[in-house]
Amino acid sequence: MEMEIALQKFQQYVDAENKIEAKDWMPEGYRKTLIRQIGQHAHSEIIGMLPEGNWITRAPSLRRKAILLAKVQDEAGHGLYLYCAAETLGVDRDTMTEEMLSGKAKYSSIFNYPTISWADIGTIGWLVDGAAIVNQVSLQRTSYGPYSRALIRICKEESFHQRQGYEICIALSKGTAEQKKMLQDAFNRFWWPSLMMFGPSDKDSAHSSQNMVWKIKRHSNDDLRQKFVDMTVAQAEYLGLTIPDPDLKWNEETGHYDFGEIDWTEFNEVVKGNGPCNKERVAAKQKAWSEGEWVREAAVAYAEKQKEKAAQSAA
Ligand code: FAQ
Repeated sequence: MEMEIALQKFQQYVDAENKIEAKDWMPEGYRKTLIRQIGQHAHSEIIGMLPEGNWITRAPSLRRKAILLAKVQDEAGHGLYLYCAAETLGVDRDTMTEEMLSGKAKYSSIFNYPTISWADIGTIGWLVDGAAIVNQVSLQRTSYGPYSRALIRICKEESFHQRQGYEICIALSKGTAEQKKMLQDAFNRFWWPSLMMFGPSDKDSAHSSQNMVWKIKRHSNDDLRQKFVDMTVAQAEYLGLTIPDPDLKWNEETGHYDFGEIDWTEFNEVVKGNGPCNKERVAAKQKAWSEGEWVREAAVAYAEKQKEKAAQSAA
């Protein structure tokens, strides 16, 4: 009975658009699903540094290199804000990292695709950051305060990321026939995986209905995917690109674009760990984690020494 009243009060509080803060009472399921989602989001930012990091040394000019370096650094920062937001729910960062390294915790499917040309970097900024923004602008209104505040900050940086990617695409679209071909090829490879970033269709989404009630999620996977398609088609047309979907067409009645069926088998395989780069990505993070062990140990030893010194001078 007491639990029922607590749940009712919690729901009323959320329904009135209040933010839940770290020390507030919350249902265990709310805490758990947030740790899962924020953890997955943080891991995505960290693993997401790898495909673009692959091009830092090969960026075509100093200007492009400096911009890409700054973008990849921003992603590390986003990962850190998000790990901190998850820690407010009572999980520690090492546990989250170990779960990602063991394959228990997921990260976004999109980062399991290779970056094989410079046009991929433009396309990732344009499409991947573009899709991330559509999802995260919606999540800025999530009911959990620390996550919402982290997202407000992240979105400001993501819009710079999206623009830098689109600007690379514009340059390529005005370039030689070879550059135009390279851009179309990158677009062909990233279009469908970008649509998959929004998750399974609503009817197959395990967490959506409860998380919409708790206002963790504010829009459904399919609604956000549709929004992304609607805003991206004109951008692709401006670049002179052909969208790799014969079923894509404007629907006068709905006021939206209709588009073809996503290859859900491919999506499920990538999420299960069988995408083109899953093993490579996790292996890179495992290597970094084990090579960084001495840094973590040294930081703890230094913090202990400082604590001892402070205790001695206080005595
Ligand atoms: N990949 O029931 P739902 C970025 C999993 S950040 C892998 O619909 P939910 C920035 C899902 O976890 C990109 N797994 O789940 C950047 C669940 O698994 P579980 C990341 C996926 O949570 C740009 C199961 O499928 N953004 O790109 C995917 O209600 C450039 C059932 O799905 C976020 O994480 C997927 N695509 O909705 C960085 C945003 N989709 O745990 C570097 C926050 C679903 O039951 C470079 N997250 N799954 O085993 C969210 O908004 C939600 O978690 C969704 C999924 C919408 C991703």
